[in-house]
Amino acid sequence: MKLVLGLGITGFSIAQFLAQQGADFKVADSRQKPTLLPEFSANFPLIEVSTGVWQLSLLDEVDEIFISPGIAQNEQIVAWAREKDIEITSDIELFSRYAQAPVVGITGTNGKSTVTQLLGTMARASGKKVAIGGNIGKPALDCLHDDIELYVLELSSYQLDYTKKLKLFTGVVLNITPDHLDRYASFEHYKASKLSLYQYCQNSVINIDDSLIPKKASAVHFGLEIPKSSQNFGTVTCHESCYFLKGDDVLLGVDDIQLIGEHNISNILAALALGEQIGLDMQAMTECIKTFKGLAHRLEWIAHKQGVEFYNDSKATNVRSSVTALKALISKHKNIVLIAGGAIKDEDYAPLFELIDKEVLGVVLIGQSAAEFDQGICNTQTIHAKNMLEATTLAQAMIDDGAVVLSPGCASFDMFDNFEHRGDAFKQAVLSL
Ligand code: UMA
Ligand code: ADP
Repeated sequence: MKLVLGLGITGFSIAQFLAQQGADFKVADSRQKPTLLPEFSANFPLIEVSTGVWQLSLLDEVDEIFISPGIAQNEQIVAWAREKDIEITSDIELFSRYAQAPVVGITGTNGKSTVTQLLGTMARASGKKVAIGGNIGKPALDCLHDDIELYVLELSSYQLDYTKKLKLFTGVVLNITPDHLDRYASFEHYKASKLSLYQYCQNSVINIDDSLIPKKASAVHFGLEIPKSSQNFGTVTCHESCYFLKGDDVLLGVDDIQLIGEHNISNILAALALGEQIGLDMQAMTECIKTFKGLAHRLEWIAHKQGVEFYNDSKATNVRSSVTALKALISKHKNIVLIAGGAIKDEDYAPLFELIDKEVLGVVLIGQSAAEFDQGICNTQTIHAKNMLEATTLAQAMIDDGAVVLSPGCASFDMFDNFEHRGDAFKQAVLSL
């Protein structure tokens, strides 16, 4: 008997897959009323679902657990399963057992979704039947189909933690900075989780700008510098214009792209390197890059109102991502007002506070982190807001020329369901101004 642990979208997809396979399984969720339970019971009335606090007896007669990534490794049920030698498997490993087409795996602290979406879009433009999924939102098992010629998967450290076997044609760890430290014993453990991706890769792509990522002679490397070999990707600045390069070959100009910020140059280089490894057409890739506008909630331009540009960067949930977003906007706008805060992470916020003190005109604080942010920000004016509408109104009142950006640097669950909910609330508030 198999046990599906967690009834979110991953658990649902695993259950659906096991049902199609005719497997004997049950489902358990530690919440009393998981949101998807009514839909699940309507679709699978004969499958046993237990809800509420997990008991040891749940593991009776279970020989394998398919676990959701949101379930931490220090949960009692995980320890019980390990004591009883019951195999614990991620949906990604289960997917890999059945995937027939090549799979690309993309992980890293920041930029995963952007690179995943861009690579998928480029593959489609090159004529491949491609499925894009994983942590980006569509569970990997829901992507499985006989017609698919390429899978592009965003992989989180949580998913990698429960994966022991995986076949990747190629993959990349985009960057590693502190995040999710509540789930790991130390930053070293988090780093090891991210780097575990490379052990599954037949080919690999490596970011030379990140000193935490080991270099490997046989890999394709990318970085912001001029490439040192003809296989590698980089950039060059000439007469004040910057260009993307493969070796010595100029591919396109940075002025030709829609995305903003140095971090997105790095993201594009990663996608180009992966695309080349899987044999995509270079011309199709560069054309795609020129038109790619990025994903919603990632430095997404919302509106121009009375001399002020509004950007939604709700997906910035850690220090590095907010610092990156601010740097991208500082290079474009004279004045910046930031809306930040939420459920604070176990990270050093000093780099964000220092940048705010140096470069930001004013900050509107939201969420549980408000007191800590207030204490950390010394020179820049801060105001507190109770909700997103108030935050947006106060931000607009602080500035008459420049940009207002929501880039929280924190998780959203203290005030919102998720980062999309938070970003949508901001967009709605901006449009109502
Ligand atoms: N659950 C328990 N007990 C627990 C923890 C969770 O029973 O101790 C149950 C919850 O009650 C809930 C279910 O498990 O019913 C939720 O499972 P989940 O948290 O694994 O979430 P899913 O809905 O399956 O979504 C997951 C990813 N979520 C997490 O990793 C937290 C989604 O990434 C991903 O898009 C989806 O699988 C498809 O692959 C979200 C995310 O926030 C966007 N990811 C993190 C990030 O990007 O930083 C890693
Ligand atoms: P992820 O899927 O890893 O969370 P996204 O592509 O969704 O990454 O981007 C999330 C946020 O991280 C963006 O809003 C931006 O502020 C920041 N970001 C994106 N790419 C990078 C990068 N390469 N390095 C640092 N920060 C980045």
